[in-house]
Amino acid sequence: MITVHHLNNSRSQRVLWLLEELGVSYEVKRYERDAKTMLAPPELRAVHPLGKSPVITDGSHTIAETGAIVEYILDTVGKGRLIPPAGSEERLRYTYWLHFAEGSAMPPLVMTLLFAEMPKRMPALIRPVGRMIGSAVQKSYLGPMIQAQLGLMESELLHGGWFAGDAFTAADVMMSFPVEAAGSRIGLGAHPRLDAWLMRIHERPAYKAALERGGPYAFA
Ligand SMILES: N[C@@H](CCC(=O)N[C@@H](CS)C(=O)NCC(=O)O)C(=O)O
Repeated sequence: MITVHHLNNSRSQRVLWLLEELGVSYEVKRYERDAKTMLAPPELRAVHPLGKSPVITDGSHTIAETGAIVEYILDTVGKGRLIPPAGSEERLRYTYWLHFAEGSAMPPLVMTLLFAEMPKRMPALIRPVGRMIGSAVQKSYLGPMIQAQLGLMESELLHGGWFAGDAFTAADVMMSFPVEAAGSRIGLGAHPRLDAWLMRIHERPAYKAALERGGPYAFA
């Protein structure tokens, strides 16, 4: 049986959701972030050296990195579900968005969060300098990059309403976290299809069931 090492308010929500979509039984081991640093507790490092979430264990296997976990789950218990057929146009799109989520979308969103948090941890005297640097990086680099990415996501949803075409796939599961993060940190107002997609995934029974298993989730 797969055990999901689940950190509250984290990317592992997607793993619970995928397992719920597939109707597979699994166990959840919960870990709580440190209230001050928001980092994972040291016990998670006993499961995987980096101590990041998600991690799953399955028999003798320990698998980290959300995309790798999604591939492992689909390969072992997916039975061909939530992945377009090999060789199809949809499969190419699926692979692109599956990797885009952590490879391209999350880095500027994480940097946005770090630049917003950084001044709070600096000595009061130089905090204004920290804020100035953060807002310059945001304005000249991160902001435009995030907007370009949101524009691409918005146009992709024209091809059938899901990231890989007209069927819901694990690429939608992977893309949920960056779109939720962008929605909460930047706003999706100018991207109505993306906003509607987000509302649709939040209505899925498996998404709701995963929230019940994983606990409260604040999309941040
Ligand atoms: N690209 C990795 C990112 C893993 C990651 O940074 N996870 C965050 C949770 S969303 C984490 O564990 N943060 C707590 C910490 O760094 O201590 C993945 O998708 O698995």
